[in-house]
Amino acid sequence: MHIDIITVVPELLQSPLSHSILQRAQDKGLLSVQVHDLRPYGIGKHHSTDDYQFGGGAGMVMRCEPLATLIDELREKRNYDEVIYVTPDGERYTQRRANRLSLCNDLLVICGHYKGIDERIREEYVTLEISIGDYVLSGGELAAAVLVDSIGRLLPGVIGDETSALTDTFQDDLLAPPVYTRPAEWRGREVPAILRSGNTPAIEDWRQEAAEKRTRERRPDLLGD
Ligand code: 6GU
Repeated sequence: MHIDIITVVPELLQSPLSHSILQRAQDKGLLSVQVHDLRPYGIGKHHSTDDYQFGGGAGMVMRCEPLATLIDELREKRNYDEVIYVTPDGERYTQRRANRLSLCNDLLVICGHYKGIDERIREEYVTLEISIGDYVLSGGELAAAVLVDSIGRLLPGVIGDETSALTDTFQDDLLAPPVYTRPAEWRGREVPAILRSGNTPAIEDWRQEAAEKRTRERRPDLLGD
């Protein structure tokens, strides 16, 4: 999979993409991520990428022309499955959406800053608008990093059995059950005996029940009943 990201703050995206699982995915050639600085496409001698909004009001809006020039340039090289704009007024991001996006070959992610991007860019190019939650970030970059991480780790071959994505919280609309490692007793707290029994079917039953209990207590909305 290849992911292009457009941003006016490329520095914000360097570090989160160069560690652990995501770095391994890129080293193995399963994922490539290219961050594109919008600034050189800005207008005038100051390479302006934003301007005051029509109608007045606080906050700048990202201009059409720099974005359009860069997007057109990128679209000559790639046939994007989705052109994603990360924005707090987008559709709420879920594991289901991550699963679907992990099946794509080429994605373009546009990060907004200030008050966002001119509405006409959304109309002209954007095929999917995503919000990562009901709170406001100062720019789309951290949301874009969330997308790349959550999608990248789902690509076949990226993570091994030790961290299987199939048993993740949310993968079956259930939270994950509690987990334990050595020592078997710590500060008087014992690991549930069943997990040390070697009885695999019984362990599976325990985990399923613990996951359902945890979901009922913490996220009854996921159960849909
Ligand atoms: Cl995708 N962008 C911004 N700026 N804020 C957000 C968001 C995205 N998702 C939640 N808050």
